Amino acid sequence: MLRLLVAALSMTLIVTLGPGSGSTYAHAVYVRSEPPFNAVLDTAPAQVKVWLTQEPATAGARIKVMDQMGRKVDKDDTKVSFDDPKMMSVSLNNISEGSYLVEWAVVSAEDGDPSQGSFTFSVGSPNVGSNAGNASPALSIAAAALAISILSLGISIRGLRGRSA
Ligand SMILES: [Cu+2]
Repeated sequence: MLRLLVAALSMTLIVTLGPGSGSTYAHAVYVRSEPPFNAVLDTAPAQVKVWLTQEPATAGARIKVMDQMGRKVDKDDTKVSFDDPKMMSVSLNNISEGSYLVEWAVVSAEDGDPSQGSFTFSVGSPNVGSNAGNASPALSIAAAALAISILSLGISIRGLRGRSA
């Protein structure tokens, strides 16, 4: 079931990224991140970095990282890199094993268009302590990410319609 949700999420993200990757609709969309999308890490990262196709404006650039219980684990210090202006980062608290949801939102410094997205990563085995009790938070985090992706897709489609009108 989780695998199915993750597959659905991945597909949704690909669809979401689709319009942004076309040359006609140049929005600030996800290129890559550290940790990467769906990564499983041995050690906890100290930061989350997101690279976009356009430079985000400093005002409005936001990366939010939450644990499986929805608790914020970032230090609320999102900044756009001075040396690498299409990259933004946020610092993390000391996080333990588990799955984390990253949500980002920006306003493009290049054309003023807002965009947003989300992805998950895990520290340790994603199946650590896997039982009925622990499976559901992982499921709900995948479901939340999926819902956010669908929301982003809706926004992208509205954006496209706005553009072509
Ligand atoms: Cu744009």
